[in-house]
Amino acid sequence: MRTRVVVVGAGPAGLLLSHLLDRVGIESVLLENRSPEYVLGRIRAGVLESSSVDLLTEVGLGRRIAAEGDEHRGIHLQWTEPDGHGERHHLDFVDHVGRSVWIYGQTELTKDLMAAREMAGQQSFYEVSDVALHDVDTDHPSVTFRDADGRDQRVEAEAIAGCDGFHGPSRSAVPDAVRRTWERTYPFAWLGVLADVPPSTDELIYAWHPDGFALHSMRSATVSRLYLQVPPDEDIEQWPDDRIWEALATRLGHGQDGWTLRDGPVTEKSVLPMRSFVATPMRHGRLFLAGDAAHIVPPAGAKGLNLAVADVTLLARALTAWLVEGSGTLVDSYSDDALRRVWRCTHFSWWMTSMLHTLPPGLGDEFDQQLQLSQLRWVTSSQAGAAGLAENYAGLPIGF
Ligand code: RFL
Ligand code: PHB
Repeated sequence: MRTRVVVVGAGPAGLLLSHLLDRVGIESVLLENRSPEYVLGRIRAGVLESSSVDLLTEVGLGRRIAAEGDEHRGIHLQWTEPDGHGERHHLDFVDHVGRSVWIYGQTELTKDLMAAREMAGQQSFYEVSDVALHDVDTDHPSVTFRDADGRDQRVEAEAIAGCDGFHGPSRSAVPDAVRRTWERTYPFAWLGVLADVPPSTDELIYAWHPDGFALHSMRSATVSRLYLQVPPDEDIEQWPDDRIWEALATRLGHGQDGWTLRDGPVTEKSVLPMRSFVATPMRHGRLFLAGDAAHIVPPAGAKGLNLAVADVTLLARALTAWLVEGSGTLVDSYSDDALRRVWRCTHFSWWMTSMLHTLPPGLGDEFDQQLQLSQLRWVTSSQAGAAGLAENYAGLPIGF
């Protein structure tokens, strides 16, 4: 087979890239090792920055976001001091930086993107195996794979987009001598819970508590998404539903100032390890990495999905200039252009994570707690502090 761009991975990065390329008439072949149902069933991100929503709207994917998504002006930040004194503050991004965020589940966005890919009538292979990238530093790169019927296939292309997430094969096609990685692991994880209960809050609550961080998010008017900080290798069996609701009630401040947490049937729960990771460069020869294939952030900044959108927006512009207009300037600067935003979001996600999670004994003490509380008081009481958080959370413009 021959095409112009092989896109490896049908997550948000790969699906959106293939859509952006299709809009300018660049043909692509999409390869995904899971089934469409599996990809659609993964419960992941929930927050879209306004620049992501603007981009998606511009390229014809805004209709369901506008109809079914929920626009939030900001977030609630709260803390409960070790003596029991608690405060909750609303941080209004629109007031501070003129931008909002949208609650729209990654599963919904994936559904929209898959429908767009189908409409475009371009070739997609799901449930492939043995995906291998070849000759990426020559002008005739290719990808081999086994299709769902067991047939061995080869696609030749002008460029390969590695959008295959953290565990995919693309990143290791950049030779060790060229690739550099940066990594930070954190001494905690999140227990994520999906529950059939209307959210107990209008906008997300990020809560600092001596027992550990908690987050109240949502997916719709009838579905809540909640998270609890737990030890890194926590056994999920230790968390029956009653214990989850009790911990959430304590950490989110049930009963404080008349606020109550509604509970309900838990439909999904899992433990999510946490890391920061950046691999550079994001381009090697005719291979271009985008999204989680190149970088991972801890989820407290709600940045992972938005970074994937920003990367492929830059990549689609660069590939269009190169493959349609014959100009290599943007492909040459793609890695540096994308990494400026990646490092900004890496810092912001690390900063939010460090401010909100208590450290286990031996790694942190009451001194660290006082610093975290001081930081929380500052971002909720100072214009400058609040504006910094708001600017990063609501998102910097793509390509800033
Ligand atoms: P994905 O979504 O991992 O997609 C990669 C795709 O590649 C496929 N693949 C392969 N395909 C072919 N051959 C192979 N050998 C392959 N190996 C893998 C995979 O099956 C998959 O379909 O990466 P992408 O597209 O870069 O998108 C990244 C986002 O999914 C991720 O950053 C976010 O979900 C992160 N994230 C959040 N981001 C936000 O912006 N806001 C949030 O609120 C937010 N919350 C979250 C999150 C991630 C979470 N988890 C579980 C990781 C909450 C959670 C719980
Ligand atoms: C989510 O709704 O899944 C979510 C929201 C905000 C975060 C992380 C996850 O920071």
